[in-house]
Amino acid sequence: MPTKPTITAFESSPDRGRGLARDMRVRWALEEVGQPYDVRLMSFAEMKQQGHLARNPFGQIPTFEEGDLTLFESGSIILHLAETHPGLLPAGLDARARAITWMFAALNSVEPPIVEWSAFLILEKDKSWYAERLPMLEQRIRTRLQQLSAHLGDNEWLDGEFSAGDLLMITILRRAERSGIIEEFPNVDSYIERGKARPAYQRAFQAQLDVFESTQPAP
Ligand code: GTB
Repeated sequence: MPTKPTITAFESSPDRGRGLARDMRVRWALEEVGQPYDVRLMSFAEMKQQGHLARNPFGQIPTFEEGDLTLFESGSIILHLAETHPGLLPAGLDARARAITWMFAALNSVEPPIVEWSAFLILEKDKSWYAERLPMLEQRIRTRLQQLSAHLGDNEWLDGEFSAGDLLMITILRRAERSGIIEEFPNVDSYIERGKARPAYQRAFQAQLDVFESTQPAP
């Protein structure tokens, strides 16, 4: 009988169940390919202990375990799922390579400026340089969104059928939702909404929200 994979996720996500932590993208991929999974919930302290460092040397979530295989890095986990299940990568070799290129583009060209801005808002809000630096970080996001918007045009997805590239891109873009910059690019905004409307996205979102709500003390 095939084993059910186990992923790790925050026991109490700092985003309060908004689906911005990186387990969301792995849950979504698992839902897209119809693979049931278990979740091991982790506290911040547990993530830094030996048991979890054996799964991920950087002491972070998400991780993925299936039989003898343990993976970390959300992009690698999603690529593995896409390679072992139909539904997240096209069959043709060139189209498949392009979809993988979009996975890397999401992780390496779009995610860094969004993460830098997001960390800046939390960690540097009391600093004297905050007001001066913020517009620069916002402009870096805007530049990437302009470029993405120009590529996307009126297309539904980044390159043909929905792929793991779209899945990663949409979860990454969601983290910039509070910047107000996405609204400047209506086609990118609609693209994110198309992703969020997918039943697999909604199941994944609900699953992580259920975790957050179940860990909140009763009022
Ligand atoms: N490159 C790795 C990957 O893609 O898997 C990065 C993994 C990562 O950053 N994991 C974070 C983590 O474990 C959780 S997702 N952090 C704990 C630690 O480092 O000690 C990052 C995240 C956290 C919170 C929000 N939020 O509140 O909105 C969004 C994203």
